[in-house]
Amino acid sequence: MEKKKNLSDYDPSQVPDGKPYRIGIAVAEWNPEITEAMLRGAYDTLVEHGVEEHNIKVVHVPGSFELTGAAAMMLHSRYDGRQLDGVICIGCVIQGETRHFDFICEAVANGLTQLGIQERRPVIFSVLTTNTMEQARERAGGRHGNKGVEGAVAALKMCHINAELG
Ligand code: RBF
Repeated sequence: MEKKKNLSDYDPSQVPDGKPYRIGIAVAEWNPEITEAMLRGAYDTLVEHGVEEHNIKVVHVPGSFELTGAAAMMLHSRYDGRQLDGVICIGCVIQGETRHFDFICEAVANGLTQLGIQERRPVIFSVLTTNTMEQARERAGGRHGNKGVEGAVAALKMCHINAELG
């Protein structure tokens, strides 16, 4: 049976309370049908798990390649005097006829990894890298769930780990 939109399989009892956290979401404008569905999934999941709406900061960037730079800027911004506890990066790169796909995917995967290590704050990779638009749809509210939802769950778990470690 087809899954309901925006659902992913996870155990809600295993997700830490999001109330203490301030979380950024950087969203690429390429393939907006996909990235906006992932944004909605991520945003709603954060709210469902207690993150206050005024503590969620959303920034749109032109494409997935820009996610690393935007996430770095967001992690260095202060919102009401406080920095973000983590950032979720949402994008969708679809295989084309040129090697751009490989360059963008590799750059953003490496960039986000490095940023997370450098900042010692969670930088979540919610970037779909698919061969087709249909495969992307299946992962943005279709039969493979919504990877934005899973990114939000990962962000909350990593923020909690960071807070526990002190
Ligand atoms: N950005 C995406 O987020 N997804 C894509 O599928 C995508 N494909 C691109 C294909 C080409 C040929 C080019 C030049 C750019 C593409 N971009 C894509 C945009 C890229 O992430 C970035 O915004 C631009 O390269 C400007 O730095």
